[in-house]
Amino acid sequence: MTLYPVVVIPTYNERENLPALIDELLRIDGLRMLVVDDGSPDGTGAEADRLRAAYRSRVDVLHRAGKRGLGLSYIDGMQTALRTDATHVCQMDADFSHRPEDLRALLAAAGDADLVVGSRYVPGGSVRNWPRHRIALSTFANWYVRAVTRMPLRDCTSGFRCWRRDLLARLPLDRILSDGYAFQVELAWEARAAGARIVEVPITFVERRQGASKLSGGVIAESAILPWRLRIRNPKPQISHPKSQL
Ligand SMILES: Nc1nc2c(ncn2[C@@H]2O[C@H](COP(=O)(O)OP(=O)(O)OP(=O)(O)O)[C@@H](O)[C@H]2O)c(=O)[nH]1
Ligand SMILES: [Mg+2]
Repeated sequence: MTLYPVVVIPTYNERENLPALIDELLRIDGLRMLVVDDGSPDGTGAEADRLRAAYRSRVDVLHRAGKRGLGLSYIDGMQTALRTDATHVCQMDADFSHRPEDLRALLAAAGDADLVVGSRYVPGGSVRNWPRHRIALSTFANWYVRAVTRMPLRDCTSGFRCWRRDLLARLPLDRILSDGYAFQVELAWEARAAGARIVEVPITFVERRQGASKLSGGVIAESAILPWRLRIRNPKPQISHPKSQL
């Protein structure tokens, strides 16, 4: 099966990371990139424009006015990607926490799945350079989401994913409420409710090389509330596709 993947990369102050990331991603045959920049004060948007000019057919840029959040950036980027002939739409951070070599593994698994999730918490997956409190928070968050929603995903908050276009096009992207990590949980929930075949592949998540983290108290509070909202929205999630590996 021939894949025509587009990787949506949201950026906020990633000028130091973006050129090297795109350089590495360009080595993957046929891969195209869509950078979604929220008017980064550090000039990431201008850097992205320069890269678009250099790699015209493979790099595109969506400029949004001001910092309006990761979730909305992804929705904008996904809807833009769905207007192209892409067969797959991937999500990836710009800060090298998601390794380009792991994207190859996601793409390799994409032929047999509607959604491939890059997972830190399946055998072979790992987290590198995270302080103990970040590992504890992430482990707890995943346990909590699974306990409340009963979603059988080991890494519900992972933002490293590859979607089959048809599945993504069927999801109610306009109805998604949440932002940070909760955005990832909400979209996974919708995928499952749509009966998607979801596969997790192991990744090594590496703490960012450059720039500052945007994790905040608000992001954590949102993640605490969302699983309950999902449970109320759809108390009886549909049985997932019989071929699901979950
Ligand atoms: N367009 C856009 N991108 C964002 C926004 N917030 C974060 N990002 C990008 O989303 C990706 C993930 O954000 P990070 O700051 O790494 O957040 P994180 O991974 O939760 O936190 P760390 O683990 O500390 O890196 C990065 O590529 C960011 O540049 C935003 O409001 N708008
Ligand atoms: Mg990060």
